[in-house]
Amino acid sequence: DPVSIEGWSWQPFLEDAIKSLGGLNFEPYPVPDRFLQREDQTGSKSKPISVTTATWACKTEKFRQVRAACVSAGSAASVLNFVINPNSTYDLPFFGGDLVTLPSGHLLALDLQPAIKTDEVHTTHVWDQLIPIFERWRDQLPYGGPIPEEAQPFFSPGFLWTRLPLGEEGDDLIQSVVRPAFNEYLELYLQLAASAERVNAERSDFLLQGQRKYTDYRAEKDPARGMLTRFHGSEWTEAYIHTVLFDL
Ligand code: DBV
Repeated sequence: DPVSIEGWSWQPFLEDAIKSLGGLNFEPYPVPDRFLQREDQTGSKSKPISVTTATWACKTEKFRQVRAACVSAGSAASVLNFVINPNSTYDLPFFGGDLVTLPSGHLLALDLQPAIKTDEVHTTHVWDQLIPIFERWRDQLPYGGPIPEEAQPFFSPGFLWTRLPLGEEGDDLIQSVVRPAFNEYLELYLQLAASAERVNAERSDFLLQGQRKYTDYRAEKDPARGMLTRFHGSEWTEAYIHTVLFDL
């Protein structure tokens, strides 16, 4: 029998993340009302499925925007997309997590993504610490398959990427591997942030240019566009992608 994803939730991952961020001085990151929580129906007239897309966001001294997009669509989808966008006055990568459950299975992506992949000052110390963590978890997960060549500049060599089946086998790996991996990636990210010092204006401008390329790419190629458009319509979805999810 096919396994239903009804009731599947990535909320525990978001709760872990918020706990880990707990030591920092949060400030609100304003999100317009119409994007905070959007509810619609999908599915057929005879079997409607209610869909909620909710946004959680904050900022700190070193993080321009920390945001989570949570899609709950009953038997149709469950998603947590979590991104930390650093201030360009600090030499930091992005934290990116994409935890996606569809009726066809789980699709999981985790990375500390570079703003400028070719800049060794920006990458080397991150990758030296990330790669051992990556290798340990990667060995316990199936490979998610090739990603587009054009996406390569935006991923680190520590990109953890897997597809898992629904049901017990996938659930076990999510508890024993994906959840601790998510938390270790985030712990490393927060350590890097804690020790990051302000950079000068010239360096900050350089980092900002790289951040813009990354954000533009993510907005343009957002793999959720199709799903969000089906659920909430294209006007709302385009505004959400450009003014909330990838708003730099
Ligand atoms: N992805 C987002 C946002 C989402 C979201 C904001 C609000 O960037 C969800 C939701 N990702 C989402 C969905 C799918 C994917 C797929 C719904 C499935 C699309 C589908 O099958 O219809 C990682 N996410 C993917 C894919 C990759 C990533 C490589 C597969 C794309 C494909 O097969 O075409 N997203 C990508 C990535 C990060 C990320 C590397 C950061 C770590 O967030």
